[in-house]
Amino acid sequence: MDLHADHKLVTLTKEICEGLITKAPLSRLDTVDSCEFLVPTSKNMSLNGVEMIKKALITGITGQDGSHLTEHLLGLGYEVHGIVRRVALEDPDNRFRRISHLLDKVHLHAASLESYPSIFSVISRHEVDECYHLAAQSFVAESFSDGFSTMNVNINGTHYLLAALKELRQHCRFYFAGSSEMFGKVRETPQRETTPFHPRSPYGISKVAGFELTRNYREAYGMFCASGLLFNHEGPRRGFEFVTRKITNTAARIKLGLASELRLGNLDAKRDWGHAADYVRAMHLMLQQPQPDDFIVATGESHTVREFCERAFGELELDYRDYVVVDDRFYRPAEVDQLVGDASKAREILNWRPTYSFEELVTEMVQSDLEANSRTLT
Ligand code: NAP
Ligand code: F7E
Repeated sequence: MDLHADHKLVTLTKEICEGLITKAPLSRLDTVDSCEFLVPTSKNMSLNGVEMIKKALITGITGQDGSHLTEHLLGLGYEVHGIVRRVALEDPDNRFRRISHLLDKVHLHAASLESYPSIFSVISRHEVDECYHLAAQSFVAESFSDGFSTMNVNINGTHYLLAALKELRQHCRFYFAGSSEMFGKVRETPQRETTPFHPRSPYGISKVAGFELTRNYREAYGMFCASGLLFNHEGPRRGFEFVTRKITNTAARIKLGLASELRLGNLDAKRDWGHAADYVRAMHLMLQQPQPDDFIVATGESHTVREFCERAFGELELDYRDYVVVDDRFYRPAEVDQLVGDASKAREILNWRPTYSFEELVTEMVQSDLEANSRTLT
């Protein structure tokens, strides 16, 4: 059998073999418990003309990355399942705003990261091939206010998912949403996969623990568990509490006369900002590799919060110095001063590269917020 670069050997379980036999009788499969086939890595599997739709489960499907990843996977022909909180089902207009255009194309299941039985139940009912674990308390500042909730959701939630997959679906490929916050007080610049961790917040600590859990399930049970070490990624769907969206939304409101100032904390912090639509492609690619591994995803370019302000206000022909007020309340007890990632490994092995420049990212966010805020005026 010829192995092509874009194909891989997969072992089909007895259940799938039986499903295929039911859909289109294949006599040679009649007596086997499992069997191997050559299938395309990024497309749906096709066997003797029988389409085998790949199924993905996304936790955090209502978040920024969840919505972009859903679009990406649907575009590749996946059947997409998402875990949502019951509170979200009760407040769909607000909670499903990022996936409102996708609701008729996805399968949503109520479960909570705080409840092992609820996660176990979803995984037992759906035979998923890939699991993208994106759900988390993701706001660093909030993790200082309530470190206990952040730890509980981010660490135990990850552990529950891994344990349920081990119990029920050992062949499901698992992606963990690691973060550049794990590098914290950085030991080298730029940060690589080998850079030691020194997290500076309960959030960063929880992500180190999730990363280690993911690696341990890979090493201890031979499961396909991969972590992406993603640097900050943004876009028009970013939550309003994060600094980029706070800047672009407030700048747009100032331009329209809806606000008069922007209160911020540390303007000198440096971040490597990319676009979320680019970064979800890397998540998917990580789960299509022959072996599970961990990858940095970053642009390799770093800018201060001040530079982001300058660019965003400049886009609206405003000078940020006339509107930005430094406010101690937005400083953090321990800051991550500068982050910049080296994504060479992702470039080489995943053939991944970002398509958005920093300038394009800021322009898209500012224009989107200008348009959205203008609509509220009419
Ligand atoms: P986000 O917009 O804040 O989305 C977080 C998602 O997690 C939402 O769908 C949220 O659901 C869900 N969630 C939170 N608590 C939950 C709970 N207790 N039970 C179930 N679901 C819960 O985050 P994002 O920017 O898309 O980031 C996705 C992941 O990547 C996160 O794990 C984040 O920590 C990580 N990450 C993000 C970045 C970045 O720059 N964006 C960088 C590195 C790593 P609701 O809608 O119900 O609140
Ligand atoms: O802060 C400074 C702040 O909250 C960026 C999450 O997605 O990326 C994100 O974490 C910087 C920090 O993102 C304000 O002190 C100044 O230095 O937008 P942020 P973050 O903390 O980098 C990582 C990779 C993740 O994994 C996280 O989930 O901006 N800053 N003034 C401010 N930040 C905020 N939020 N608000 C301010 O007023």
